[in-house]
Parts: sequence; C-alpha cells; structure tokens
Amino acid sequence: ETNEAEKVVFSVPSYACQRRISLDNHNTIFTDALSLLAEKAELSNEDGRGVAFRRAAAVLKSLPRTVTDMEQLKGLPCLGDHSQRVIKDILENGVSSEVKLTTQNERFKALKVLTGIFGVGTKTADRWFREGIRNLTQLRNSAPSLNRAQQAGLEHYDDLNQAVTKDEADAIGEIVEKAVLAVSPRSEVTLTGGFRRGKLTGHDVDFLITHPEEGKEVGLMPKVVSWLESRGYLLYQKTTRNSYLESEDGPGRPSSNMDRFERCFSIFRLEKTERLNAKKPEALAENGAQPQEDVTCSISGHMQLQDKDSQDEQPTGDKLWRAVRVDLVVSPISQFAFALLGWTGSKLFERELRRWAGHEKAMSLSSHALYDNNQNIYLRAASEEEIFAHLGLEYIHPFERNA
Ligand code: DCP
Ligand code: MG
Repeated sequence: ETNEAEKVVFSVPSYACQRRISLDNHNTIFTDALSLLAEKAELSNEDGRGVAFRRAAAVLKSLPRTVTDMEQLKGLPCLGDHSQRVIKDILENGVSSEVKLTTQNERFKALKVLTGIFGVGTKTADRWFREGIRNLTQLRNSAPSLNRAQQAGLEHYDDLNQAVTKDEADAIGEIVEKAVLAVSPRSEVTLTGGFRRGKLTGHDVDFLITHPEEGKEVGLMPKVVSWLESRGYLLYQKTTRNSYLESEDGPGRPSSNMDRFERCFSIFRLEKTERLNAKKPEALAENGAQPQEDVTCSISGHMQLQDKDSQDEQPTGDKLWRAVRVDLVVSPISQFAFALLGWTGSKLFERELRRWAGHEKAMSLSSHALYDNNQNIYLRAASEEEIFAHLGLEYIHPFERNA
C-alpha cells in the first residue's frame, strides 16, 4: 500500500497563477530549503537563479501530499537540475548539504542580519560586509552614515524583525480606518498583502485606500499621515507621491515592476493592550487604565496610553508598545481592482501573472491597468474576477495565491 502511495504522479500547470496554492504546505522540508537558496541567490545579485528556486518551491507547495520519491517529480514543471539535486539530497540525507553550508556562511549570515534592517538593501549590506561589518554592534560602532529610514530601522530592529500577528494587523487596521474616515468619510480601507491571503503573521501590514468617486482620493495621503502623526502613531514615515500620470512608459508598459501609486512607508507605534498582550494584564492595571474592549483604537485609549509615555522611562524593561512596519497605498477607484490584485501577492504569484499576461496573452499587466497589445486597448475591470477573466485564467481566491 505504501508502494502505491509512492507511485502517485502529480500533475501541475506551468504558471503559478494557474494553481491553487493554499497555506497548507505538505512539503515545507523541501520548500524551506529552496526558499533559503533563493534568498542566498538574491543576496548575491543572482536574481534569475533566485526566481528559479522560488518557482521550484511554488510547484512543491501546490502538491496535495509530501514528496517521498524522486520518481514523483517526473513531468513536473519548473524543477531544474539544481532544485532536483537539493530535493534528492533531502530525501536521501534528511538535509541539504548546500543549505547547511549556506547557513554557516559568514557572508550569508551577515547579509541576512544587515538586510534585516529596514531601509537597507543588498547593495548597502554588501558594501558594509566588505568594510568588515558583520553584525549590528559592529555597525553601530563603525558609525557609517545612515539615512533616516536606516536610523529608524536600526533603532527598532528587534520589533521589526518580530512577526506581526493578525490581531496586531487588525488593531492597526482600526487605527488606519479611523484616520481615513476622519479626513474623508466615504473612503475605503482594504487590508492587502499576506494577511489578505489568510496568513496569520507577516513582516508588515499592507493597506490599500480608495474613494468611490474618481478623483476624490487626490490629496488623501498627506491628510491621513498628518492625522496619524499628530496623534503619535507614527515613529517614521516617508511618502512618495503618485507618479503614474507623468510616467513616460505608459500605464500598460511600466518600466519596472514597481508601481507608481502614492505610497507611505511607515513604522507604527502600536500600544500593547490587554487584547494584544494577554500575558501582562497587570501592566495596564499598574498604569491605572481600565481594561477595555478595544483600548488601542479609541481616542480615549490613546489618551490613556499617552499618559504611559512617562512610564516608558521607568526601568521596568517591559516596553508598553512595539514598532510595526505599515505600508499605505492610495489608488483611484478606476484602478482599484488592479491595485488590489497587485498588492495581495504573493510576490511570485504577481510575477507569474505578469509573465502569463505577456507570454501567453500578449497583454501587459501592472498594478494600474491591463493593456491588450493585440487590440491596442486598455481592458477595464471593476473586480479581480474580471481581471482573471480578461487574462483567460480561472479565478484564484486570495487564500490560494500563496505561491
Ligand atoms: N508588491 C508589489 N510591488 C511592490 C511591493 C509589493 O507588487 N513594489 C506586492 C507583492 C506583495 C504585496 O505587494 O505580495 C505586499 O508586499 P509585502 O512585501 O508586504 O509581501 P507580503 O505581504 O506578501 O508578505 P509579508 O507577510 O512578509 O508582509
Ligand atoms: Mg506584507
């Protein structure tokens, strides 16, 4: 009977956007290894190799059960020689020797720590590594010039490298919604990114903001940011303005994958409430705060918590707040479906959608629009379902975009 199971041959379509990939991954032992090797490639500027490993991992994520025999991989797409060697190594030895070597590699370890700082990319991390910097202590002591983002990133390093929970994402969602409705009552806020795909944790929280009336979203971001800033919710923010209309490459043909929406990269200061920090109910009691259903998101809650600022100075060692990375994006309603699809991810799912559009349909997909290069027209869409239909793809629910 076990023999029977081992003979199971899988069939998988070649583009990740044709597959339903839930969070229920039966092959983490392989996909963790392949993802780590993708990361190693990306840290070495070998992007092509990185994508190859990510595509291989996405094939294994889509399988209905654990791979137990190399025979089962016959006919599967995206599994190159290198990925197959890694899988074989794990099947035979329980671990991949290449992964083991990588995790012990000085450069890999250092670049992981350094690129873990918000605002630090591979190029900067690599320069620091070549200057002999291997960790945060050495970085702090060598005092290279840091930009404002990197300073904030270094200051909040531990918080920002601690996973954000869904509860924390929801608490921030309520604050963002309050801010948006305060400055523009009919505007709408949507949680995107990994949390929209059903993930229970993430490295940040992503929101898309729009207004039901075209044009009314203009000027929204600075007002939202001011509202948040004046109430002490932002530890850092940098807003980049919308450059879509002035871009020369045209909406259907963006020069890069980077979209041109007005975007705010921020670091939120999130108060730890009873709800978010059930382990320390005494912390609130000590500060004289009344336990409340939803302290974080009420104005009164914020006032109480401001009182606590003085308490932060006390040598309790327990911070009463944490830093969380939050991305805000504003889209006009006419582009909302494209922005939602583009900001829900996963990154590989997005890349595969664009590859499918270009190679299979002669269309150009971005987070702003879909252009048909045969008919030379833009294809409108008011929902994600319509975009999948234009692309000739079966609709894939966000929960199944975890490629
Ligand atoms: N995205 C994009 N182009 C960018 C930035 C992001 O297309 N320049 C998309 C792809 C991502 C999504 O937006 O899936 C959100 O970006 P994140 O980096 O936050 O990725 P996730 O939310 O998927 O992961 P995590 O849970 O780690 O935050
Ligand atoms: Mg995210």
